[in-house]
Amino acid sequence: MKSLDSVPYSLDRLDDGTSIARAQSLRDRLKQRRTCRYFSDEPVPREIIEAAIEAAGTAPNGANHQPWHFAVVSSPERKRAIREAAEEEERNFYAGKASEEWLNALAPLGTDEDKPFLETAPWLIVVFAQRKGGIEEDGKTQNYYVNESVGIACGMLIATLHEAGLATLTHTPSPMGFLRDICERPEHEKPLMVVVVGHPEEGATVPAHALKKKPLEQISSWL
Ligand code: IYR
Repeated sequence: MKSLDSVPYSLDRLDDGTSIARAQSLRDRLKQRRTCRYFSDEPVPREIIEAAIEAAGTAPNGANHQPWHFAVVSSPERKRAIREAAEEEERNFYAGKASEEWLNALAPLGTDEDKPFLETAPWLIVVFAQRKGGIEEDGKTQNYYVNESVGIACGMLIATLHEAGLATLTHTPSPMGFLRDICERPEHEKPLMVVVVGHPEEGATVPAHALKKKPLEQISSWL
């Protein structure tokens, strides 16, 4: 092993039975996650959002530069600004910018240009990918595997919020440069997605299409 400044690798060793049971139990809970498009305005404690972002911040990433920033929006004014700008982009998208093929692919989800949840949900976590900055966030040092790193962090964020019993929606208006202005982030940060967080509205539904998951045999090969 290389003689680096290092600390012991510590990981609780589980017996195989416990290990299998834990993997299957987390799988079963994650299987219940659904993307939610109908949110109530019921408040959600800030501590949950903080913990989820801290969990996301542990994601494996390029050179440990941790190239992410989470702008947490709860003010009604900023939520309204985000909704208005997003709906404008979505109107263009649904009214012609998107290809016929893309619109057909979205049809089973029933999405449209109305995004009331951007105002109703108590929290919007706007995720930014830092193209530059390094661990010191100097805005200059090159970052690596930025999309991969931030993508993994978003997965961990969403998994933690689901574990906390909250509903989420990954919203990706296109283009989404307006998020940089509204969230007052610098030019070298690229908005990646908005994670909408809250409780589902009473009577919320999900499209049946969302329940169709590819089976293990289809998504894996064993060599
Ligand atoms: N951003 C649009 C369109 C959209 C695109 C995909 I791919 C989705 O999985 C869902 C929606 C919207 O939010 O309506």
